[in-house]
Amino acid sequence: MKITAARVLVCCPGRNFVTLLVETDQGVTGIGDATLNGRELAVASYLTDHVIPNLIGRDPSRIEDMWQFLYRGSYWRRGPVQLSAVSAVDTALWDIKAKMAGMPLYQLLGGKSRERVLVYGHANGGTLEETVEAVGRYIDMGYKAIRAQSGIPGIEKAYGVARGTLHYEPADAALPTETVWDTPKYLRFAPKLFEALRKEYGEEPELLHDVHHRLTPNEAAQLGKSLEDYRLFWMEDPTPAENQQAFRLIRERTTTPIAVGEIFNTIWDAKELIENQLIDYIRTTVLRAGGITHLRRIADLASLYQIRTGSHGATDLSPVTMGAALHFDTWVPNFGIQEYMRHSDETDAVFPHDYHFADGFLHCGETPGHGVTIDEELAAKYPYSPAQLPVARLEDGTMWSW
Ligand code: GCO
Ligand code: MG
Repeated sequence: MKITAARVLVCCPGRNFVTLLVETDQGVTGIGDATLNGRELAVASYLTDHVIPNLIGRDPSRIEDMWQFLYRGSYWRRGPVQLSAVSAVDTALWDIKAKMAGMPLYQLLGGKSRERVLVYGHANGGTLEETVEAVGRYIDMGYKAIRAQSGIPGIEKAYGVARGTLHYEPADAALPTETVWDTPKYLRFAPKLFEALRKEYGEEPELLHDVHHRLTPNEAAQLGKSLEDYRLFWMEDPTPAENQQAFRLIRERTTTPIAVGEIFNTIWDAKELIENQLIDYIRTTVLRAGGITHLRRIADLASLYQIRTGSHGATDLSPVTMGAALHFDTWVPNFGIQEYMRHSDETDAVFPHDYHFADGFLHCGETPGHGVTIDEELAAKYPYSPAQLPVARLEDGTMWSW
């Protein structure tokens, strides 16, 4: 079996997506997602100019060897651009293998470990009251787990808050929107939000919260402690993880569970966090961390330390990633939860898929492969539109982590 052609499609059905199609001499095509929010064309070029010429004529069934060739075989390795490209190839090759086998992808991984995949949705509001209401709407839709983000008094354009009634889409302008961050205001406000949520909805709904790398380790420990009474499912990205040891300071001082890893690209980014049991959930994804092939390694390492998966699933990961992730989630023994930010109707129409939501869970389909395709004709109607993620500064102008 040989790869005969590969193509990159960039489209913007409501937001930008980069999709890789790998064609074979058996007439079977595999599809992978290569979207890197705000840096889409860098990955498209990495694929088109540097990866695709290497794919032609190779055997697509040699998935592991291809991974090693593209990662180890590349002298300049690691980072989100390379690993998003490698992930797209890997996802496309698993799609081809499963289609050739006539099986849904989870079967090739070892079969089902569960019947359905617990997901969390995104509730947000401009004020505490609006956020409480938004969480209620998610409960009404059947969600068992809900992430709550809120506008913060005195902070303009807080992280995670949608403008209008739309889903939250942070990449909102061709050049980054400037936002302002104030840690003391946030630390005073966050416990009030979760106190109000528990008061309104009781003990049962799982509540999650994303700190989005904004705090120092000590501040993160303060936040974690102040939220302990409200029993969060997790506190996400409490501090940047470049220095993995920083999490020791948080870990030693609070029992609030910690989730990290949506921006990680390899097992090396998470190694110390996992081996020292500094986190509870690892958020690496099929798309950002080397496809199914590498994510499986990360999940296996995590399983040794009773750390569970909680894959990133924001809307900037296309339905192709969601489809592949759901097969992974259906198989992976140490599954925790899957993020599920709903895509827009335009996005869903461009990427027909066989997964579905019911009663707070996503169910992957039984179509051979990962179950997601692309309608190329429709995609062509939505050309690429430049959009970058915002940046954050402190009130005095100092650049901060967004
Ligand atoms: C999340 C994330 C996203 C990111 C986005 C950046 O937990 O869902 O933090 O909302 O901000 O993926 O492109
Ligand atoms: Mg996040």
